[in-house]
Amino acid sequence: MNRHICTFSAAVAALLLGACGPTPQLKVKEATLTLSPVDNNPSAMHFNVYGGPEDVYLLRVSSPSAVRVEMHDVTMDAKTGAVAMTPMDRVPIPSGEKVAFKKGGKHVMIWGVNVIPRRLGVIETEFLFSNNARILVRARVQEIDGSDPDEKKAIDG
Ligand SMILES: [Cu+2]
Repeated sequence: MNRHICTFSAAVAALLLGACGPTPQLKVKEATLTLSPVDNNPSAMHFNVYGGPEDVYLLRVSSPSAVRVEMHDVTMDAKTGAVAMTPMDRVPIPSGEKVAFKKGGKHVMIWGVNVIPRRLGVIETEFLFSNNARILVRARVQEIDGSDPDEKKAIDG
């Protein structure tokens, strides 16, 4: 009985949402990879995820042009004030909401970026979600000062 009522409410809610505006689309936008000035240090990627019609988790970010990719959060110890990065297995992306991966907060760290993204100025990345959606993103690549990537750095270094 209860279950029946819930199903009905969800259907009504879906109808109302449909009437109020377009259904939200799961998207990844504004993606930028900032290359580390030190060769063996990881580079940081920032972007925004826009939630779709259902709650999902972002499970993994990967790239054919990188050796290793991890999702990190930044946490501060309330007692000591020490800041640390902690790996995240998954990140909730609520329906219709924007989740920002930005400086000082959640971010993606990328080790071993090869020469192709430096040459092209973009890096191909794949975002995998818990509803099996895969979103391919071409993120802009920049040096730490915001300038276009310097290919020579990768070849010499
Ligand atoms: Cu990190």
